[in-house]
Amino acid sequence: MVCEGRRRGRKPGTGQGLRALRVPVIELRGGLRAAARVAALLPAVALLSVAASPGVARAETRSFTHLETLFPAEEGKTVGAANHYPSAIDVAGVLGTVTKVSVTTVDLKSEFGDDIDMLLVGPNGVRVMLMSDTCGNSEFADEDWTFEDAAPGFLPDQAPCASGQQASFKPTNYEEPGRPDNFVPGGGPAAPYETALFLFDGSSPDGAWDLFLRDDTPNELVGFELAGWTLSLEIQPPPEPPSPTTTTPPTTTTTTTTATAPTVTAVPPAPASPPVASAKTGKRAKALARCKTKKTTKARALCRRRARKLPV
Ligand SMILES: [Ca+2]
Ligand SMILES: [Ca+2]
Ligand SMILES: [Ca+2]
Ligand SMILES: [Ca+2]
Repeated sequence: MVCEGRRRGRKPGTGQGLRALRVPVIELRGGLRAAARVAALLPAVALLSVAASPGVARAETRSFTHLETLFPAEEGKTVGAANHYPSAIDVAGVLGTVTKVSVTTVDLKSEFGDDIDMLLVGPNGVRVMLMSDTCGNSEFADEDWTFEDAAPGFLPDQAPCASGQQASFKPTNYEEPGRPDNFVPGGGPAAPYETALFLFDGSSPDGAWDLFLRDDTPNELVGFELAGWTLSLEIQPPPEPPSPTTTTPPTTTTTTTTATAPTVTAVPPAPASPPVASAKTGKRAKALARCKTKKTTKARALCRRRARKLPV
């Protein structure tokens, strides 16, 4: 994978201003030893690896390895701030919130462990001392030490630190007279310095993650040489946006209608029209009247039978 990385110089206001460089970013496969091998070919390269955290739903761990040789910049590499102060990893375009932070050194070397003060500053401004005044007067080399809250223990104060092995330690800071914890000379941040990496939890991964290294003792010994460092961020992605609104079918209301027998209303029959009297003609009456004029009974009877056949 080839994409763009950025390496930043001092912060604005620290005397050198912001300096952005384009450096290749390569997917890291094979761990920090592989990074060290790449470092031999690319002395200033930022490496990026992305891996899902097993067993953690949707959370992912993103690791950014910045290979940049660091050593004390004063008096023949024996005291003072590192030559890159800070050594910076700029994280950009990563959504979500930080849920765990760890830092791993790449090939840390020292001629006098107590000389080292190492501080991580996150985009949220929290300052966490990773190691300070540890390991006594021991020498070591090729150390890929991981600093994380969940480590089994601390680096020793005066006892020698193991050399040539990979191990993890809690952030460790001893107070020691004559070895001041002060990153301000050269433009670093002022105290207080914390010792808990969980103080980055809940912040945005985006922004500058700065590693400040100092040799705090002016002697003839080189406090540190470092080939680079890895910042590992466990990130909880933001909630997925709600899915498009699904069309809800219209609610069907079932109405049950009980059939009822039609109401039968008894309608009284219309009143019968009175019989219409037929108009009388008067013919029968006249004929009957004339029958009285007949002389004989027989003639009158015959006349009446005929008259009764006439209309009334
Ligand atoms: Ca020194
Ligand atoms: Ca010490
Ligand atoms: Ca200290
Ligand atoms: Ca110190």
